[in-house]
Amino acid sequence: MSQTTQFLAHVDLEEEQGQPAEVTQGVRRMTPSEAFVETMAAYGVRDIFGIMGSAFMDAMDIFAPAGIRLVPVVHEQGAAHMADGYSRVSGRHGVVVGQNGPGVTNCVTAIAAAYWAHSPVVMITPETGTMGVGLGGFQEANQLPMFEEFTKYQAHVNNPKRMAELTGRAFDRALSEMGPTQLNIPRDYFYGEIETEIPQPMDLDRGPGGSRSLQEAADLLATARFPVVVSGGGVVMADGVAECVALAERLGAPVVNSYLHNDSFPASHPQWCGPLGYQGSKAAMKLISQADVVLVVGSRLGPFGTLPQHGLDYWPKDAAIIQIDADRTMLGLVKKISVGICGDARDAAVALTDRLAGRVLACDATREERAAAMRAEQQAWESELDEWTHELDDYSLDVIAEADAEEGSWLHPRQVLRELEKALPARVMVSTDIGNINSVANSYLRFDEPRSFLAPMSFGNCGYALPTIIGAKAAAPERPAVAYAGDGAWGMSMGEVMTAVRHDIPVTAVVFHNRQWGAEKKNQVDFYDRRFVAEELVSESFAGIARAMGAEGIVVDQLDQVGPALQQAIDMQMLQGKTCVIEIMCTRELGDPFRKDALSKPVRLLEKYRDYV
Ligand SMILES: Cc1ncc(C[n+]2csc(CCOP(=O)(O)OP(=O)(O)O)c2C)c(N)n1
Ligand SMILES: [Mg+2]
Repeated sequence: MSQTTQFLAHVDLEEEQGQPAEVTQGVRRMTPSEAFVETMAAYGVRDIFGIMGSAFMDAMDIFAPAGIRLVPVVHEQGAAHMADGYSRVSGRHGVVVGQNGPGVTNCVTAIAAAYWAHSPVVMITPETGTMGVGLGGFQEANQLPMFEEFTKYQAHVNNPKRMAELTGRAFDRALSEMGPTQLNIPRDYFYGEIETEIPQPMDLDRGPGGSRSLQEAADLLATARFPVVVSGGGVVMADGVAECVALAERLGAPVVNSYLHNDSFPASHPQWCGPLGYQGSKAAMKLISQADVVLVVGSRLGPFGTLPQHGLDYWPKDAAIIQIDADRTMLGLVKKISVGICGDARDAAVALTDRLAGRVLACDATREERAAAMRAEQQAWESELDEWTHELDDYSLDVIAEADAEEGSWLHPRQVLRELEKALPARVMVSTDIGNINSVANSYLRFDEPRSFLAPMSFGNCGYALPTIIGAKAAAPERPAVAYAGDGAWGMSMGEVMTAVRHDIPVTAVVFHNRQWGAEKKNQVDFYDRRFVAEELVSESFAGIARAMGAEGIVVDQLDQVGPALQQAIDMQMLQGKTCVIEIMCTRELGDPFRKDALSKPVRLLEKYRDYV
């Protein structure tokens, strides 16, 4: 079978599979391996990411007859990112497994990222056998403490008879708590014979929140003169975009996305004003700064996501804040609020819309004026982006001049990002990495569909984008999948190109080749008098490396080739099932830094370091 037919065959299979396979009913005699695998089948698991290992081989042996495929990866960090991407796009569990000890420790970073993305990832961690614990045997590690901080629930199978029960609970809790859970299984507990019943998935009905808080919120909204809606990740997770749109339309209010949740409101909607936070939309920031009431739908208002940007300290400190979050511990945690609603974002939006129906709102009188103000800010920001072809700070101007004098052709990142934005296809899923150009991309990523934008969120780890988009593509093969990464972050993760190629999960990756660890270098520019340490990145051609891994590779060093290259790569992905890496040669210019808030000018007290200020 050619690569293309294999890929298409896989897609057909996915469509045909539809419902999960029939699962064993009632109390039955079975092995713990069977109980584990049957429970996963009952919970609809069809894909697991990981690397095989003796620790769980007895269970792995029967994955296929249970309708489960194990996607083998290059590195288990990639597997856990794939499970994250898979769950964020599908709304179902993402599952990851690794060999006890090193296969498990390799996952820690990615599970931390999934935790801050609220992804229902189940991390299966086979452990040293119970008779060896504490003896310092092979691949022994105490596997619960290392995930404690990054999981919502940790199940330890303390008796093989509890395998089905605890497997089911790990899956239930991942969805009900909205975050990763761990299922820790001593490797000898896969063996033996038990009497057990396979549990059924719990179906949690969260509801809209308490009627008192909903009424208070409705009353407050009715008095608002300039309400602004913040649409957050909770709207995406609750599949509540349409309901959030209806509520925003009733208010005629500007809608801004919470940081890195650009897919939480349709960008084509006239009330969409773009994302808050690092490298976000000035229109969003200027409009929210005028709000007297802010309605936050499904967001914890993470502190990094509302820091001043573009020189604008935009958070409206005197506004009344209504916050809706499914997690009660997030209400009022970071920002002072007037009303907290503990509920599902979609159900709460519906309940508020119902409570406003038939009421006259104070803001109704100024609907037209507010719409005009909103349009003016949106247009001003779009024009600014059109004209903002490159960075204008001294350092960037210096490196642009250097690039002009160098051999080769180097493109301005902002222009590249604008061209990519125009060329992104309908229904695209985009993952971004951590880096300077990837962060600047925030202003140029717009979506009409939820479950489309995947970023490393608050954990902020480099090496995120490629494996995550591979997981997303495995969940939604019919959608185009694009990863953005800087050359540094790409180096951490590019081995997973081999996973995409080997297992026919075609994706498109855009690598911004600016020959530096730019985001951190920006701090050396701003705070360390351009004393550069460890910032250089001299690399071979990433397109060439991609080709050596069996993918396609395109080098782009002309602006008018950016869009056509993306189009060509998407065609390869969607029509031929091919993975392609587009390497874009960029200047070394750098946008605003991540952590202006957290650095200060160096102070040196010892004589030998006197000049390092
Ligand atoms: C795993 C990890 N290591 C280190 C960092 C610190 N860090 C943040 S951005 C960055 C530089 C990224 O460079 P690159 O991917 O080339 O993107 P650029 O900034 O050049 O656009 C580094 C090292 C991090 N966030 N994550
Ligand atoms: Mg770089």
